[in-house]
Amino acid sequence: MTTTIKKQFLLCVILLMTIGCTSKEPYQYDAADINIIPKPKTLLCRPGAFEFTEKTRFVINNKEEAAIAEMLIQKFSTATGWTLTTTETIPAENYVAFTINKALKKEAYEIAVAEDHIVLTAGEASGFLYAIQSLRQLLPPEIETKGADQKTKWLVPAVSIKDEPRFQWRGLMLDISRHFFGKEYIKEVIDGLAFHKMNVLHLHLVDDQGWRIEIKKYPRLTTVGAWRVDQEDKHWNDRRAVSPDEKGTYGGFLTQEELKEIVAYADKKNITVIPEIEMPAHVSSAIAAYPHLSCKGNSIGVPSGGLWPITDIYCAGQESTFVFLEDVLKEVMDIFPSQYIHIGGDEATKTNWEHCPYCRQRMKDEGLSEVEELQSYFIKRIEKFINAHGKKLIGWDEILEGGLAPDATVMSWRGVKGGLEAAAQGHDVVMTPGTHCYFDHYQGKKEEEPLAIGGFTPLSKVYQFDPVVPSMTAEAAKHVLGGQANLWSEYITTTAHSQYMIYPRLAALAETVWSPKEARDWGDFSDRIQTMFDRYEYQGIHYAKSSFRIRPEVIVDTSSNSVTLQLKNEYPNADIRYVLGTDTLSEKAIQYTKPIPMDTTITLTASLFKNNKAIGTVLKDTIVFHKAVGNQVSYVAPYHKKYKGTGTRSLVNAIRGSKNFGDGQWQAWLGNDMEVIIDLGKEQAIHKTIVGSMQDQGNGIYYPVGIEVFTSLDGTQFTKKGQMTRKHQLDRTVALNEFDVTFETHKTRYVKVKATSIKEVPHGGDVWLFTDEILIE
Ligand code: TNX
Repeated sequence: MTTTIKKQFLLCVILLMTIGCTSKEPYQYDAADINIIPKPKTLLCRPGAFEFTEKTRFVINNKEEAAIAEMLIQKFSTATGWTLTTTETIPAENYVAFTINKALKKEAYEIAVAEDHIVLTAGEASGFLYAIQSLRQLLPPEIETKGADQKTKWLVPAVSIKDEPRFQWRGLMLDISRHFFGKEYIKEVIDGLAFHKMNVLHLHLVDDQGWRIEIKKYPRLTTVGAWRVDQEDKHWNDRRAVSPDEKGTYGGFLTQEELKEIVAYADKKNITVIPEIEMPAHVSSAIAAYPHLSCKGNSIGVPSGGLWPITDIYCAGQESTFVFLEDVLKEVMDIFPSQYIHIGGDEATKTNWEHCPYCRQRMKDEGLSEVEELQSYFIKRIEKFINAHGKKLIGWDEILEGGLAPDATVMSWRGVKGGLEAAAQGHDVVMTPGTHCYFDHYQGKKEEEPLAIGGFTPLSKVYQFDPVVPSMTAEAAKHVLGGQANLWSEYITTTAHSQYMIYPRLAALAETVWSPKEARDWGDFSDRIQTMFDRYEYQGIHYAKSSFRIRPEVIVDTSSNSVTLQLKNEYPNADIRYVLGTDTLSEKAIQYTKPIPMDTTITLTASLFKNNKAIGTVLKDTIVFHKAVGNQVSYVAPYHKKYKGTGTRSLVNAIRGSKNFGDGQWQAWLGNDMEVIIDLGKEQAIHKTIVGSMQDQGNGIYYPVGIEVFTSLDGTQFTKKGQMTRKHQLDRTVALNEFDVTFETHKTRYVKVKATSIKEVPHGGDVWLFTDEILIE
């Protein structure tokens, strides 16, 4: 066909379609158009689509299903103004039918979309709930709008989905102690969890800085323990100690009625709320209310901020502690129908126990030689009580120390080690390793992010999480109930910030605990998450855009000895555009398709683009080229395995570290000097070395106290060329600095740089030396 005939033919087809006997358009979707997160187990696309109209009816069998249908009806009501209805008889067309199939497992569901109807199949309510969540994500993102939308066609691609979760425990922990978050926000989080098919909300209700649950028998827990002296204007770790007679004005708590309301609200969305009542440590708030609970019995105030080590803990010797805890737990178990009660168990410094006559007596009576065993006694005793009430105990991995209680489930947070150990002993575990599951960690460069506790857990890292560790036996793996993210709130004071830390990382986590392992595909997730961002946008969720940020990376090709600059963000198919020098960035900027050759210092402006518009934060950076870039580095003193930077050429990769010591650019030495030899590849004239370093004394990171530079033509005979020394200063500010050594210009091939660590500091603790780059000019 010639082009003109082709055009005429196409026109005919379009005309026929618009005036022809069928009103349906030939919709054709494929798997790439379906953006459901977490990814369903199986998904098939057929041609065609179902269109929701004002007349679409939900065909339901019972009240429970009606309540679930109502969730989508509500969405349509806000988005379109329609009032869709339910019925118990199947209409001729244009309906969504709930069909029960008892053969399907709990939480499993199926969706079959045809042009004139949709069938949702499940064994019970939780399956239908998830079918509705998937249907929500099959609809255009506009379904989440809060204002009436007249334009959108409410199409659902003709798909067949069969889906079920990989793990039974898919959780998020909210710390409402360090900063208090009330009922309304907790309900919003529950909505977000259900949307991502998560099913556990773990509420951290007790910690040093605030007791957040009303206990009727012990009113002082909330009249005193829920309030602290307001020092919110200061950094968490810079807040002064308070005296017990100072009145606390900052805080809050949830009443039992409110908690019951939260539990019921969550239950409708297949979410179990698990209460955490910390013991024996992280309980200063309780001791402030009832001093007799501690070994010393002295009055303390509720701390306003950071507290370390935690020595004011419950006395394990006096019976009154157990009377108190049993009373508290009784009330807790009346509020929370969950099978599990979390008893904390973490980070107890047990020095008071060592000196307390009651604790010593207890150890004697029970034949215990170590205080760790006393903690084990404590937890085992509480477990008996919890079990006697038909419940199960779960605690942080410290409950392994001194011997695990017989039926306890372990929440592994200090990496996966605790989980491995407990599972090997035949105990159930929930994996929440800090490396992948701590949502209080940074998700981008420290300088560009709101204040966080530390760490570096970007979206792509969360996506790499797997609750089953490769070294686990098949038997042990059966004990892995699932995984959970933890949002500690020392640095989180507002709901907007809390959302920022949760989303989109929750989406990545959801996929790791719901979808089959084989379905894990970062590239594919990167595409789907873009639609999720639109859905968040419409829902008014303040999600983090940190994953949009562009990261420059210098690549050294050792075979051709060439250095190039790569621009990437967390997504493999990103549309990145850039300009060099002082040019201004617009949609006409250079589209990044391949690494940029680099043989001189580069100043660039770059951004991620979507629909020809720059989105996220624009990157402006100068990557300083110097004589050592890309060269070989050998280590006289090896770097610590925790801080490897980007590997053996990290110190000469031209990319600088940020103030976040965990950002992956830093190499570090613990209690030791740095000493490296750089091979310049050929003889070159040099006159200066610069060592990039950081200090973060709060985290044990100190600048070097001296630098020495030696050069050599043969790599064995070195001559000292220069040095610098500086005095150690106590300084809590986190800072970056460069230490130069200049010398006479001379030709050399090998440069040895030694940075001397202070090694020990008067106030004790680890001493780290951190370096990100050695520049040679
Ligand atoms: C450790 S994880 C804690 C919490 C802190 C958190 C900060 C755990 C069981 N204990 O008390 O808030 O680190 O990341």
